[in-house]
Amino acid sequence: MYTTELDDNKKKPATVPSAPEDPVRLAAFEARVAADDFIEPKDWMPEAYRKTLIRQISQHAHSEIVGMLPEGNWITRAPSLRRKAVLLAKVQDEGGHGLYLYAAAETLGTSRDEMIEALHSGRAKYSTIFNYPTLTWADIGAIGWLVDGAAIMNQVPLQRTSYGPYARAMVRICKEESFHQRQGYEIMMTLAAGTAEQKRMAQSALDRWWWPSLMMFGPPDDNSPNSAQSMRWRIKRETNDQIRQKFIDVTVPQAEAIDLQVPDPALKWNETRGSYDFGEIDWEEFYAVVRGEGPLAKERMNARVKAWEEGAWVREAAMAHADKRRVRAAAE
Ligand code: BYC
Repeated sequence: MYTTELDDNKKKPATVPSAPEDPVRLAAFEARVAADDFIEPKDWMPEAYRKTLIRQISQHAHSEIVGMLPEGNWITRAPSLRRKAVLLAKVQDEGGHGLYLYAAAETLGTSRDEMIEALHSGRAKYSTIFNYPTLTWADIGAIGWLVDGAAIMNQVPLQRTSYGPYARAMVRICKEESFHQRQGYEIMMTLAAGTAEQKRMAQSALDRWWWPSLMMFGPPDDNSPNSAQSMRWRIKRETNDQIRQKFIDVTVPQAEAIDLQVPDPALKWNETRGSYDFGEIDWEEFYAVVRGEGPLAKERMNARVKAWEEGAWVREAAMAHADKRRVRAAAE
């Protein structure tokens, strides 16, 4: 994460409209959202709603694209042909998710070039999780199980987000994430039931990915400047803490089922709440990674910029081809 604007101690308003909105249109918009209607690209919407969506959807798209890097790193080293084919398919899916999401954001009046420029210049964020290294093959299992598992928890409620194109993109993305989560868990299951060394690899991957995965859900609700408005506009359907808790409750029994230890001594089932109590998340680490100080922040951005520059000829060729077809079609 390259931006440095996040201040963990200060609540800032998410997006402030430049001019007051027409109160009659605003009331009609809010009534539609309250009635669970989808808002579509040509509908009137408050400027702050549009900006919040562009921010969230484009950051989500960037996360998918940057998220291809830690796993892409293992395609040539997958331990079997089957594992390689599955991982290739998964990484391609992430590229597809990025493309649907960029397309959804474009319906709000921004362009692909503007979004990419914001990512490369550090003005736009991407998920903190992708700034951590993938040290062993077990990390590929942990990413599928935990990172895609966390993504599903976050994205299932987004299938009912109030903006139609985002909600529809989420439906397809969630189906694919579900396959990703299972492929990751299956790798972990295999390693955990393997040799002592394989089991150690699986445990070490869980130790390193557990806490960063919990950070994916964002800051705690009482320090989440965008949540209140996004919940009111039904962009977000559940809060950061609610989704984090759901993820923990579902994932801890999965770790137990394959005899791995979640690295949290404070983890304890709370009968009254019907949920797990868990230890303190290191928010200092989270905010440092958000500020661009994550272990691999520079490498990730360099890799993205290099890929963009080296792909310039492909974009030019595609545009030239489209122009030729347009001219040919006009002449027919
Ligand atoms: N990392 O007010 P808050 C995937 C920022 S990809 C970085 O709670 P909001 C996958 C936040 O942006 C999964 N930044 O914000 C891909 C905000 O800063 P700005 C990606 C974070 O938006 C490949 C500030 O902190 N999923 O699954 O209401 C392989 C304050 O936060 C993070 C999505 O993007 C973070 N973890 O809630 C495998 C889901 N957390 O923008 C898997 C869609 C917070 O005001 N996004 N920040 O400068 C969301 O649901 C919401 O945007 C969030 C944050 C829950 C993430």
